[in-house]
Amino acid sequence: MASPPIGFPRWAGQPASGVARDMTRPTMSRIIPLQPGLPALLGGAALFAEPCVVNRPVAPERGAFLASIDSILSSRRFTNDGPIVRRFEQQVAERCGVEHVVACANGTLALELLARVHELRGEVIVPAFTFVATAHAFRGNGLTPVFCDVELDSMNMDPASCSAAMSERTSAICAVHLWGRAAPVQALTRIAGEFSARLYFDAAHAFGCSHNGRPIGGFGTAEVFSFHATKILHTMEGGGIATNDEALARELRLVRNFGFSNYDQVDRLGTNAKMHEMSAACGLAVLAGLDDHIELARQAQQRYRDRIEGMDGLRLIDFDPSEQSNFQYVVAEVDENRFGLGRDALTLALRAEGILARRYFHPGVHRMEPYCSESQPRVALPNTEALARRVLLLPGGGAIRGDEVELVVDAIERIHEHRQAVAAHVGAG
Ligand code: T4K
Repeated sequence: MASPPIGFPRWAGQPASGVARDMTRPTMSRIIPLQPGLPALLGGAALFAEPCVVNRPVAPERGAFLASIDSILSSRRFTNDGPIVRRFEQQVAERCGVEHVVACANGTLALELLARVHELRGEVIVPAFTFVATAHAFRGNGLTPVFCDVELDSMNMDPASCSAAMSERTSAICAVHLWGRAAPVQALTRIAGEFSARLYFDAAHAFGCSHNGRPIGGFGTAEVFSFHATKILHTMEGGGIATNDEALARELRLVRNFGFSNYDQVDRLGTNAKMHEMSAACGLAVLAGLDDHIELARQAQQRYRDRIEGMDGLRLIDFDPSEQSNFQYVVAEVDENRFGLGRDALTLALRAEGILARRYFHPGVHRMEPYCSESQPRVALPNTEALARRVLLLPGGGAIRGDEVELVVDAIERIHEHRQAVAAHVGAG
């Protein structure tokens, strides 16, 4: 069956009429008490009056952030490698145990800087099951992303598929630590070595996570973080490159700033990928509370797990208890046959309840433009195809309250209870 369109409008919930909103709650979602009855998709009252989203940003510690804004306004030093950006870079580097962090305007530009500095040509191997930016960053710099498959369990790049996708034109591999779980670092290091290719890690999801007890940030030639608002550590918009290679860090700083090495002196082709002081101030104020946010995200994850565990056909991905995780992403897999309802129908039914669960990363980057029009994937992508059909992100992270998690699971249970009618409704629509 073709997938129903599940995109914009982003908020399709129908607030229940006649129910007073609790305006005293500090967050976006105001909860309406659960009423027995039908799922909202079938005419019942929606459980959330305002959208309950997948990654509501954590708020920077207000006092520290406002004080920084004040000092920025007084100093009038707003951007161009300012002191707050430098402090942010230093603290991030310490937390990751790396020597250099180069802060950027966003994670996509951070990936692009690597392609520019290394003057990559030809092809780069990327997983098909990722956010589109992993491929766009390279494609936008004249490279051809070649998609490889992921493993079903880890959802991370499959080394065998990566090997099969490599060619004499491959200049780099960019693996993703999807959902904060480390990619197969050792196997990919071997493959990159065999082909003399660069190895980067897109660590957009993985700040605060570890691999073999070492913080993510120090693997490969370089690792790239996103500090977008939806990340556990954020600067509202932002990104950063972590590396132990001093010469690389120096070049990245040049290219981030138009190639300037001094007033009037441009040493190479550059761009503008600078982070500004307000962003860095936000980052520092979020970083100060990072451990608390991770703990809240862990508790939310556990609360989901406790209630979803016994539910046939719905499972959450695991995080290795021997590693550090940031627990930012609550990733569910829907088995249509056992759950009695497909992932897409569940998504629509949740949306009607005011729950903006997301089908990350449907339909797979190889099925998006410009890639799908340009060429056929070089290697088969059966696991990407399967995961793109069944993965669903539930609201989680460091800013969701426990009672909201309970209500999301109430909604799932209510939808499941009425699964036949929901399936019929979606099928008829
Ligand atoms: N590599 C990977 C593997 C990535 O996942 C990403 C980004 C990148 C690279 C690129 O990094 P950046 O260049 O973005 O730094 C969102 C984020 O915009 C994107 O950063 C993130 N990955 C991706 C997984 O998710 P969308 O298009 O889904 O965003 P949007 O606006 O729908 O927001 C998601 C949810 O968050 C919404 O339901 C509402 C909520 N939200 C969002 C924002 C921005 C808020 O509550 N407040 C907010 O301010 O991409």
